[in-house]
Amino acid sequence: MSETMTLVGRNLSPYARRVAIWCALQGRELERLDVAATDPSQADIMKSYHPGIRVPVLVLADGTRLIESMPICDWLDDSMPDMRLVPATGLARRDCLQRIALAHSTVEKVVSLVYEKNRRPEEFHWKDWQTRVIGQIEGGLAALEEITPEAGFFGGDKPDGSDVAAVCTYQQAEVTNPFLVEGRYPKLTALAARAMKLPAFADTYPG
Ligand SMILES: N[C@@H](CCC(=O)N[C@@H](CS)C(=O)NCC(=O)O)C(=O)O
Repeated sequence: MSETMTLVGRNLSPYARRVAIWCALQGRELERLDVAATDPSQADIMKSYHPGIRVPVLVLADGTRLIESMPICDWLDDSMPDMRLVPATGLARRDCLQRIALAHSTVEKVVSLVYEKNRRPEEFHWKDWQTRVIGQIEGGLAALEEITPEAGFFGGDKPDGSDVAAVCTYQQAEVTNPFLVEGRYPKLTALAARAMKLPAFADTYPG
């Protein structure tokens, strides 16, 4: 059995990347298993980790398997309380979790657009649905832009969990469908640039 934890999922999954960055910011050692959930040739190995053939999965040192980015990150905080990326209680916790929820809800649509537009054969494109999804992404990114700090991070002088989520969301859009962000969200662009000075973000960039 491995002494360290293993993260199943690539950085091209914004959910897996969020877990990877979280672990790095907490100074945890992490092994990576770069499996693509949607690659049919990797379906068997994926199924051995997650019955629904999805990433991320975090395999703990004792073999326990955790699924879904939000509860995984909750456990990461709970098991390393001195290195929490979400405040333990109160309004600060509520607001940080709400920022994460906004970024999470937005990136779900960014991923959805990849399946709808980048992967689905052109003849099966449903343009009205794509337009709806793009509108949802724009709404989410605009709302994130509005609350993004001009300097530093949501977490102050170092990133908290909502910085991790916001930057993963912004960069997922940038990498998969750049037209979504080009020249449109200056505060998010600057936040991502500040984050990229940290190895946790730079070493996991999905491009
Ligand atoms: N709610 C999940 C979302 C995970 C997710 O959608 N992962 C994608 C990869 S980015 C996946 O596994 N896609 C394959 C599928 O859903 O069939 C989380 O937060 O971890």
